[in-house]
Amino acid sequence: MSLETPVRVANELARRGYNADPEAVTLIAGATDPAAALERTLETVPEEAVVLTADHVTSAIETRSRTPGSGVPADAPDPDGPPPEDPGTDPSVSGGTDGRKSPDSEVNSPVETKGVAGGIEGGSSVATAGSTSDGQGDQAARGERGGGDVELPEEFSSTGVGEYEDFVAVFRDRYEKLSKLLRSRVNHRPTRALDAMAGNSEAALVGMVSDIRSTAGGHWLVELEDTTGTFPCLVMKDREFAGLVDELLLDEVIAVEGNLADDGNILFVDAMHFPEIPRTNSPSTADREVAAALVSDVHVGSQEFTADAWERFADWLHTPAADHVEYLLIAGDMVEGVGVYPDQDEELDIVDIYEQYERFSEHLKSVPGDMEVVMIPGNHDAVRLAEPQPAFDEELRDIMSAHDARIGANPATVTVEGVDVLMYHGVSLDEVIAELPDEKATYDEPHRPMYQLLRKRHVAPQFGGKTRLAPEEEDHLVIEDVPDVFHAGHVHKLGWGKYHGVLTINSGCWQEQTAFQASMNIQPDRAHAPIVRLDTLDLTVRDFR
Ligand code: D5M
Ligand code: FE
Ligand code: ZN
Repeated sequence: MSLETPVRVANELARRGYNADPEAVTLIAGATDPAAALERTLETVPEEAVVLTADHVTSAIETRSRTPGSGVPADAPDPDGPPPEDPGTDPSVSGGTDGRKSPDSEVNSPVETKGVAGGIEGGSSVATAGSTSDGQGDQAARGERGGGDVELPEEFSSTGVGEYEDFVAVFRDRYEKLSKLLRSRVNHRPTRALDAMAGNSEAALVGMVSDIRSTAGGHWLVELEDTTGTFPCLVMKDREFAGLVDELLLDEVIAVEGNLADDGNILFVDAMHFPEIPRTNSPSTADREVAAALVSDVHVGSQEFTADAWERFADWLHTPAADHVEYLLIAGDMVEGVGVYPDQDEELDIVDIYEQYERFSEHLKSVPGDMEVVMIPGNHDAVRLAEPQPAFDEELRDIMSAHDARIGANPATVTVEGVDVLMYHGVSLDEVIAELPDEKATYDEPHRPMYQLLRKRHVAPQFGGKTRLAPEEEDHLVIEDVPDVFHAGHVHKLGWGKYHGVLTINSGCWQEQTAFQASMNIQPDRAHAPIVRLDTLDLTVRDFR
């Protein structure tokens, strides 16, 4: 992206969904580093601002102390949020790709039920694709792929303009959709009706978590909110389910059952329910031998992009061994982008965002032309950061048109050969990992925080932290239908498992450790390609390092 001229600044702002005063545009275009100034302004501008003013720009350029990329509205209490947890010093690849952890030694027990180990069902394996093995380059021997059986949902059109009412609407819709999943499981009452009930009666309610506090005695006071009001619910610390409070995130929707106190003003909780994936869930599979490669976080344009490994992967796709791999799903961060994090420009190989997409497109051309490619954006891509992120615009599609790729929003559920794959880039995972205790979510086992999203049936439950949410009429981030496969990236760690039958995969990255990751002691799992057999949902992870 070159932002030397005001026109380009204005276009870039429009692309990100902002109207701007001419003075604001002039100020950005006149900055020493217009791209950085633009990014900084968009990071600090209040979410509710509809028009970008000169004041927004000046205060953004002057206040450099905020953490760029945090995306917190200016009036939110803790703009910097908690740092990602130290993932520890063990540099091993999560999910068993280095053979250290065999797939069956993986325990994927769902957190709420003790002792039910899921594990990868049905013989997953780990394979290494050497650069010269597997008849690489033997294209003549490889048959034409069938392919082409992909359905994407209709693209959502953004309705919200950032008004307070839009936030009310999106939360109301979240509550409606998620409470539907819980209502049949408890005999719930609206909070207003609870207010009128006599003390000591049995009661249940479905609500959005609006506050979690510990009491002087070490118990938990969880406040739940529905469309009629709020109600305090007390979880005693010695109850067997008290540990579930650790898993709660603000703004998620749960159900509780219990007894009202003598005065009727508080509910003593006896049971807590998440919207959940039903245990009876039985995933759909393709009716022929066909597979999909799941990757993400390619980061073309970064000095750390592993171009050689990507080309080894693409070469392997040309071999007969990969004949049945007919689909390539890419879950965001195609390119490194510009101005995503502070000092990122020092690690850029390509500084112009369009040139980054052009180079990405070249690498996409290495992939066999008869493969069907599906792509959604991530936080490094040139689409608005707030989720749901709209699909790439026409200009970017044009640049990436080599494969006639199917382009989706983030998140998007893509049906491939009858298998529903929920693709989500994964920005909320940073937050889930930061908020929950290590037993429930770490960077080293990135599929576990994904399990949390599945059981909460929402890809970004907590609002107002690192994850920016766009106010819309509808909450597109609710996981309304149970997917067969859940594919995310973003944390640059590889891990997989099954959660109530849903094959859950975080696909790692194609980028060596960045300076930031080094400072956080994050060892990225790069250059692996998880390959999912769509007829069996078996997984093979191929290593192209
Ligand atoms: O994110 C890759 C991972 O690294 C993800 O867990 C966020 C984290 N990350 C990387 N750089 C930063 C900075 N500068 N601040 C906070 N968190 C960071 P990706 O989206 O690919 O950059
Ligand atoms: Fe990334
Ligand atoms: Zn990312």
